Amino acid sequence: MFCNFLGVKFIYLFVLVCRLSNHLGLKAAVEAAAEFFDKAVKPVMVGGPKLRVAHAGDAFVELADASGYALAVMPSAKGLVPEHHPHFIGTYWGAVSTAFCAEIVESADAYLFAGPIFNDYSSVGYSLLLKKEKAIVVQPDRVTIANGPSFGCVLMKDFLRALAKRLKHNKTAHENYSRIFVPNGHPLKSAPKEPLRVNVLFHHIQNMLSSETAVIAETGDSWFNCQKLKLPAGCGYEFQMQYGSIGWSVGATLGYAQAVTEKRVIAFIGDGSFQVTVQDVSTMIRNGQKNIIFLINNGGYTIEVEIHDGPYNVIKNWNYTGLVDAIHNGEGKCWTTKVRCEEELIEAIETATGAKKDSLCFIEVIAHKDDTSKELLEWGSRVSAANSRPPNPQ
Ligand SMILES: Cc1ncc(C[n+]2csc(CCOP(=O)(O)OP(=O)(O)O)c2C)c(N)n1
Ligand SMILES: *[C@@H]1O[C@H](CO)[C@@H](O)[C@H](O)[C@H]1NC(C)=O
Ligand SMILES: *[C@@H]1O[C@H](CO)[C@@H](O)[C@H](O)[C@H]1NC(C)=O
Ligand SMILES: *[C@@H]1O[C@H](CO)[C@@H](O)[C@H](O)[C@H]1NC(C)=O
Ligand SMILES: [Mg+2]
Repeated sequence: MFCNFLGVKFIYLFVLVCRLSNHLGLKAAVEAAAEFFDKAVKPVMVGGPKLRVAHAGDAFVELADASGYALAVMPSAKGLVPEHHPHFIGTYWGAVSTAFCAEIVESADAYLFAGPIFNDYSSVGYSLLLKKEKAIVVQPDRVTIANGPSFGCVLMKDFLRALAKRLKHNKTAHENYSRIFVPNGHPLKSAPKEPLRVNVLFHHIQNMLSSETAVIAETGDSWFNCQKLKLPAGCGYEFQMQYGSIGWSVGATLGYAQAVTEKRVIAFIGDGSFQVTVQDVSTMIRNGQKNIIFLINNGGYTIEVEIHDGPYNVIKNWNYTGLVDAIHNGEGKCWTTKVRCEEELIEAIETATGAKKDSLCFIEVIAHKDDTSKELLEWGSRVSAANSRPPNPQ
């Protein structure tokens, strides 16, 4: 008890100490960073997931505005960086980045990472072509310049704001990007009643997004498909890349909709993930939530197939609409449907956003088990190679 008490007190003091930036440290960090960047020819900045805990999203944008630098977002920070910003160049995710983003980031001669977490997933199996010598890494209370020096007790938002006032403007990286950028292609047109392809599905989803929606992306191929959505100003976005714990999104959908009542939550959940936490749908209906759930039924653990295949990746098929109808049980507002082709999808989206806009809408999308994003194929090969490397010598 006593020890715990002391422990708590100790942590509390530590937090208090770093609630404010050390003035001299901040000044030195800003000077060192400005010197580093003012020498660079085509600097860029990349937002990471710790922008959120550091409350530094606005300061990050201030720095982008003031510096003219191109800005990108790490996959795990999607939703924390405005994608409608005039210097925005997309998601930086190594080999599975959005079009032309990795090329610009990795060829830059200096980059600032604000609040990154580099793990096996965000680093695509440790295959990012980044160099420490070119990086300034800003964590919530520390700034590290290249291989050193490192300045502790410097708060991210103070640092970004002070640096914004100090840097020379340099738009080169964004100008280069604009010059060479070619957007991703459109999916091929479906033949009448052709089995629905996932890229056709997400083509229609893009048009559903606005400042009045929020996207929740479950672990699985939905990670990659949702990552490619272009978020309009104010559109929420949540996914969970640190643990990638499947089933997370059903509870996250419930919680988000309960907390942020002004947005309609649109969730993308694989069949394997949904089987873990389906019962949360009951609470959604009970609380009158109007979420739209796209249940992507591809018959198994498609993401796992691309990392390590085996018969265990095929799962028992359920009647997902039948299950949700049973949970609904005539109490509350809930509408379900199954879609197998583009025509049925268009009709389902019309109903969910029209006649059933006040109901929980559950749309089971039947997809082929091998219908994956190209990003999952690439990412899976690289993560698999990293996972199966021999252990480090002890
Ligand atoms: C709690 C937990 N168990 C197991 C895993 C391993 N795992 C990661 S993705 C996945 C399958 C996801 O399947 P599904 O939701 O159907 O998505 P799909 O890849 O088919 O789109 C599994 C089993 C995990 N990440 N978390
Ligand atoms: C960016 O910085 C480099 C190096 O100082 C310089 O050559 C280039 O002209 C700058 N570009 C702009 C647009 O300021
Ligand atoms: C971008 O601009 C810089 C400076 O003008 C130049 O060195 C570089 O080669 C250009 N192109 C690319 C693709 O980076
Ligand atoms: C699945 O559930 C739906 C909706 O409740 C129902 O109409 C359908 O008959 C069920 N399918 C099977 C094969 O039982
Ligand atoms: Mg699946």
